[in-house]
Amino acid sequence: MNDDKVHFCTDNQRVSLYSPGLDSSAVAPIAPKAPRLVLVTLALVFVATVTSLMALCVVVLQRPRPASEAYAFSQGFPGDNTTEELPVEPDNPFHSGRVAELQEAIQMFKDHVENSRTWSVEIHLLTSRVDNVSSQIQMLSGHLKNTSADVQMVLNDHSKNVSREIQTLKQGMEGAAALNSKTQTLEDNLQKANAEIQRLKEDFEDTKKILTMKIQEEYSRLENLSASFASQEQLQKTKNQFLQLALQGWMVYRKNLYYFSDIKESWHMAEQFCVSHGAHLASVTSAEEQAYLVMFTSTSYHWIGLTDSGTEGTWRWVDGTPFDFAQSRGFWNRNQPDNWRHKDGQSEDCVHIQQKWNDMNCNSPYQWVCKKPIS
Ligand SMILES: [Ca+2]
Ligand SMILES: [Ca+2]
Repeated sequence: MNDDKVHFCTDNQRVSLYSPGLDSSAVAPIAPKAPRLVLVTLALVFVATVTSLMALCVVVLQRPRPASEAYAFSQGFPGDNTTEELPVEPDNPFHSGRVAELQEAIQMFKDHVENSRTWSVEIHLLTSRVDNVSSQIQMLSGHLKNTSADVQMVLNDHSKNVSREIQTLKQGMEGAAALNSKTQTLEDNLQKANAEIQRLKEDFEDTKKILTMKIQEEYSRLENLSASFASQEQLQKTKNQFLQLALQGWMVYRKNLYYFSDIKESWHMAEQFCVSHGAHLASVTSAEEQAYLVMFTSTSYHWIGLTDSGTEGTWRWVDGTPFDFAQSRGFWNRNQPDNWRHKDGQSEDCVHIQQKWNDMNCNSPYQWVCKKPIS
């Protein structure tokens, strides 16, 4: 508290209160008990001084004195304005000394009386000041009560606010503690989940390696099965083809299929028939094959795939087999090939077989022999 303002501190702030309408210059320094103490002290000193003077007068008046002195005393103490000389006996030294002593006492008494008057004025002034100070103290007390009430009200409000804030903080701390606990639990679960994920990754890698190996093995096995299946399928296809060709009259000899027609066509038409069945007119490359064909052509002419059309005398197999004239020399009839020129002007550029070979006009209608390798 300082003059007309009051300072107090709460937990976290400093509050200052000012007394309304209070002039600090009009307020004396606050010492409510000091003036009363001084006044009492001065009163005691005054009473002690008066008592001492009265005792001194009593002592002086009770001392035995000569009659002349008593007379002089009774004549020379008319009042407080007596300064005139008392009547003395010139020849009595004792009487003169007592008179001087009495005058001195009277003078002291006068001084005390003067001082007492001065003290009375001072006491009156002091009393007025004390009253003034008392009224100021009373006013200050009122301000202090008002200020105390305001401070108390502010403190109460602030205390309520602080209590609410503390309650809120407690609730917040409790929530934070619960949240921290949940966070810790989540972190623990996360660590466990990470460990589980790591373990699952390792298991996945191991399983992936095993599965990859198995897949590769199964893939190889599937390839083998596929190849086997394709081979079987091809084999089955070949069998079906064989069966179909067999039903159509094709026959197997060594690594080739042969077809001996029942009808007759020109050499070129016969070749077209063979090509339409994936074959050509037959080539003959060995005596065994020649003997095989003879078994089915001994009673009628059959076209084979040998021709010199294009360049007379240059023979070629129509299926692309190289022609070996020396090897096939014994397969020809005697004096053949002769490229006989017929009456219609046509010559002989195609070969047929009946026991032996003979070159003939290609347009002549004969049966034929187709040949194709077994693939
Ligand atoms: Ca010819
Ligand atoms: Ca001929």
